[in-house]
Amino acid sequence: MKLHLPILSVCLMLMFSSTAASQPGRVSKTLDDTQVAELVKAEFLHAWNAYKRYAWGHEHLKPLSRSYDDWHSESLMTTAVDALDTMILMGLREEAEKTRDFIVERLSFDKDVEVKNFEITIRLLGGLLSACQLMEDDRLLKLADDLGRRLLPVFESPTGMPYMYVNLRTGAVREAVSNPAEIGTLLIEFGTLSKLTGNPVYYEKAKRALVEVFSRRSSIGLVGEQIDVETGRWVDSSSHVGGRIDSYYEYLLKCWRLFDDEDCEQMYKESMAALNKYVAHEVRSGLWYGRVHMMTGEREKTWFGGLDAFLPAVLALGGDLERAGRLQESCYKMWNVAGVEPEVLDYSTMEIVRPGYPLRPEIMESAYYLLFLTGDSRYREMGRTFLESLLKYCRTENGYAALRNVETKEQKDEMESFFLAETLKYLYLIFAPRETLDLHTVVFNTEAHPIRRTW
Ligand code: DMJ
Repeated sequence: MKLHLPILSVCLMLMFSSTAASQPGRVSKTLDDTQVAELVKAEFLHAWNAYKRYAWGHEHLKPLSRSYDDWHSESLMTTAVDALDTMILMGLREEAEKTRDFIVERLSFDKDVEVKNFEITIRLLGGLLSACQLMEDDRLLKLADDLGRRLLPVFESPTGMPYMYVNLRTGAVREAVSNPAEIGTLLIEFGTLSKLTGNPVYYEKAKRALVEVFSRRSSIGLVGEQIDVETGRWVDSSSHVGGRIDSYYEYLLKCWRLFDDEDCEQMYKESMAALNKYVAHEVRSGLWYGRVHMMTGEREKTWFGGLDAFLPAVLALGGDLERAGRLQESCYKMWNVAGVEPEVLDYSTMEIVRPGYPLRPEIMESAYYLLFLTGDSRYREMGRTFLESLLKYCRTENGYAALRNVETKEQKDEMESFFLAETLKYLYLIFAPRETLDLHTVVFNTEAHPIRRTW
């Protein structure tokens, strides 16, 4: 993965960034693609430096109060690990090396803390594995292996589907009611760990969990929103592509591609056929994917949101460029209802159901995949709109803030690590030269950590 961007001076980047912040709307007219990529890089540094100033070593920056937020009584340095490979992709090698050294010296998983298996897997395990590949540093693999071993007790349920929480020191597990996304979004990370360490146990456990969800699909091929990992019974039968289900579909496709896993191929194809038959919804405003009952396919809600916007990327990568393009146009309409996408929109009325915007990346991710796979500059135009909105509404003196309400644009004192791991990475890739990363040879985990098949 080589970077071919000319390195502009820091001064120039800062000039762009302050111009952009004070004159929102001007960016798209005055900068060419290379300059926009440099601007995104400068904005990454703006957010990263704020994290370093006020939250260094902690989980997340609180940009408005200039403080930090930790998930647990002891920090696992989530933002630092999550952001590391973005620095590498952006060519910020020195910063990446300093961050890597800090992580290697200071990060230990031998902590008496109860963590959420899914979040720790996609952000920390995924981040360590991709950085270990990109920097060719086995110390990061050692950390990943230690973390993987501490997470393994989650799979000790009667069904093999993981419990939600585990204590990293004691291995105690908790919370049997989980969902397809948290159960089925582990195989890229655990599978890669197996391939890189030679220990097959990780692949086996995560693969079984994915298969156990699929095997409980309804007779029409859909999964529900919540399932009990001890009894194997569905607790919530709403079926859709949003939060709690989303990345389950993503991993079926990507694990087929990354590991040549034919079971995943078959599960993906069958699942997409069911989604396109029952969940896809053509209305006047375009193609959407709504909410239906998993057993009957009966439509329950015409809701779609920021999380659902990952689907055009998956459709495109799976070869369905036609649906992918149309759905991305719908996502773009959703973004433009208020100038930033809401968490949930009712697409039958175009009214906002949940008004928050936690700096999510999915819509940029889909624009990037479509751009890479079609070469259509329409997706760069979309990228400019997304960037301008972020600069206009979310940029603060110290990093970026989520929005409590996309209509009032009231900010929230929160900058999740995925803003640096995903949102700015995908935005950067939209404007950087195509050769920056080859989507045909790299698979992104759901937190945008690129994994290469080196085995
Ligand atoms: C990220 O942690 C991941 O992309 C996950 O799959 C969904 N939620 C956030 C971003 O919105």
